[in-house]
Amino acid sequence: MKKALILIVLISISLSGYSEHSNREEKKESQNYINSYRNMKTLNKFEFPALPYSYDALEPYIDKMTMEIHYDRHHRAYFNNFVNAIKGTEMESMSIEDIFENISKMPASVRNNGGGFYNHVLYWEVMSPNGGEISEKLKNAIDQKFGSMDELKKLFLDAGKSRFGSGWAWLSVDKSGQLFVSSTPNQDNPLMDVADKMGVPILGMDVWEHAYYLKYQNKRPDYVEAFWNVINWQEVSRRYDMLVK
Ligand code: MN3
Repeated sequence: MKKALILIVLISISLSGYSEHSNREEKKESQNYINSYRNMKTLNKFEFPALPYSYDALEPYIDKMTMEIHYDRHHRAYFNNFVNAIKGTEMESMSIEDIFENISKMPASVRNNGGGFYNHVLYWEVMSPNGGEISEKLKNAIDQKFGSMDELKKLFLDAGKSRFGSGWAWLSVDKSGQLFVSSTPNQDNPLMDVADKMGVPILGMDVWEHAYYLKYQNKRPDYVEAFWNVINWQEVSRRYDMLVK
């Protein structure tokens, strides 16, 4: 009787020790993730960044007029509307990432325009006329997760082609450091607590008609295929390498 009691006490002590330990590990893991995520080039939500290249730099894949209207009208409108939407609210002092993590509790104007602003800044940065090299680390992670670069290409482009209406295709990193491909409607993104799967996006493709209609009209698949040629793999790798140690 006494022996059984001692055994029960011992088991419960070791169990409570174990769960405390795993909670701590989990907390540490998500803390590291958040830290490296914060250390990434975070977006100053009150600054409208310059386009990192000229309007015609991505020709022939993305034409000059589309780039000019997209950057200077659509993107600028999201930025202005976002700044107005958070003016005088608690969101003024929050990081844009923290706003996204709580977006289900925020007004629709913040979700649409804040998403629009953030998503486009990422989009400009992950494109380039001379794509650059993918890092060894990202290349290996892609091979491990998707089988090959060609498989990732297929998944990612399909995510863009099959998004009904307006939205985005993403390659992101989840909390455990795993890559995943997803798609979101409108100006949502994987940082938002309304996303089917949350993570930090390292590559984003705009599939709104305004991103391609002047050159490709209704042929979204042609634009999506063309987009693959202008991906700035150096920048995508930089983001990945910073998130996954
Ligand atoms: Mn757009």
